[in-house]
Amino acid sequence: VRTRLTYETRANLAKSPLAKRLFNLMANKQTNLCLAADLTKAADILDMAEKCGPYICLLKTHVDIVEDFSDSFISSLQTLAKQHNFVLMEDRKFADIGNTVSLQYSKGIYKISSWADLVTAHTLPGRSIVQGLKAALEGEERGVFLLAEMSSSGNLIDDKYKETSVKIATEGGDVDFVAGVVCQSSNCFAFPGLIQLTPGVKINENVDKLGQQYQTPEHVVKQLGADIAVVGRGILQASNPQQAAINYRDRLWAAYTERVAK
Ligand code: BMP
Repeated sequence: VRTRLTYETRANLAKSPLAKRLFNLMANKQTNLCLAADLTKAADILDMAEKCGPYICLLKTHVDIVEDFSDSFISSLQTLAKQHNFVLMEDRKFADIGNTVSLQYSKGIYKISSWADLVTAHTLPGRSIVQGLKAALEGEERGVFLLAEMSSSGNLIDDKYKETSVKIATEGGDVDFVAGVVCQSSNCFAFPGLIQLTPGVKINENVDKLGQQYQTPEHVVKQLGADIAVVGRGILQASNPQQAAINYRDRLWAAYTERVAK
């Protein structure tokens, strides 16, 4: 079972260079925490990245919510990523035909492919979405996480959609570009070389007012099979975000070490 294997072992099984790099980073830095830096001012995101950087493996952005987006914001973020050793993911959730996602990925104001190590994509359009994203690259080392499940209540994903999404992630000629799967359960996929990214993690709440459903760090790692847990407001809205990041990191890492020791 993939969830019993260590991140080091799984790094060696990964087909995606980005998955390999991220598994190794997690093992060396001893963190499986992803910060969802969902803030609307560039300076606030950079401040959060500075404070939480030492405790995270991944920093996830939604750049289209940043009101003062600029190229210098991106270069500052890249500097922090290097300094504190974390990977950058733009949670764009691409969902269009290959040609359109190729343009959305590399062009426009955000030029996502020029800076984001990882992006997310829905599988709704079929496997051409993976081909379309890959077609935008010019030799950069990049990866995609495909959504196979969502954390929101009442989402339309059923078992068939989930299974086909995992097939797209694990079969065919583009599997070296797929670094992982965004999902909510350990039986979602079997291949140990892929990373399970699981959002919907918060210590003190079960839901928000807009359909989000939360679980505890221990539950997502031990029961739901998360390799990386995504925490946004649990850290961002804490009275001391840095201390909250440390708490989440400690609890998530302890849950992982218990999971692989069993
Ligand atoms: P929060 O911890 O504040 O609820 O943030 C969760 C983050 O994870 C958001 O950035 C959201 O876009 C993302 N996310 C999610 O909540 N559920 C999913 O199924 C997929 C996501 O990417």
